[in-house]
Amino acid sequence: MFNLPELPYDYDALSPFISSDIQHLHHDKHHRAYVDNLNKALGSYPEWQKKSIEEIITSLDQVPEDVRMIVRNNGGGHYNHSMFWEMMAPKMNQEPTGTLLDKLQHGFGDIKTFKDNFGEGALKVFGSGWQWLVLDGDEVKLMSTPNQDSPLSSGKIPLLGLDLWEHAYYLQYYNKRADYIEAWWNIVNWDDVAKRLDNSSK
Ligand code: MN3
Repeated sequence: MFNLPELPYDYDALSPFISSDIQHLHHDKHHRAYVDNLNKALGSYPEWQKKSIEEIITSLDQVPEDVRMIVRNNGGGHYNHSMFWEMMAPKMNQEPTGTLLDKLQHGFGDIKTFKDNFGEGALKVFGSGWQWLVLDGDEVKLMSTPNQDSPLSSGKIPLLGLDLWEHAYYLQYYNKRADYIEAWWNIVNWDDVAKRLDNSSK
């Protein structure tokens, strides 16, 4: 059984950048639905219920075929959103430091170029999907995924991800995805990104 994690902060904690209405809808309805659908899909496969979500996401080709697509979409949704909440924090206004800063500078030149490239990638995601900063071997790279697919399924480690489904921003930003992307930088939890990099580099 998978459970819906609580938000690590209040529903209104990310406002004005992400409204409390979006957080309620996004967490209580969308994320809950991914968890419920995942549990339902694995209902007749107890051996899969015991695995961690990471194990499932990295071995989708072994998931029983009759539920594979449901597990890919809803397991991915559960995994991505559980990370997404932690990748944000109230009014952080931080910038990357230390090893993370070194990696970003090595990969992109400077932080502004990294953010510009990440934002351009995010604008280009067509339909529903995610924009990611990932660790690929020893290097940080950008990638996007459609639907709820995770970089983990192609052997890359997600360090930072931006949800580009309309449910993530439409209530507040309507069709102005660029405004959502720009506002979102204010609440990126760089401590969390640095921690993911640390844990993945060992
Ligand atoms: Mn979402």
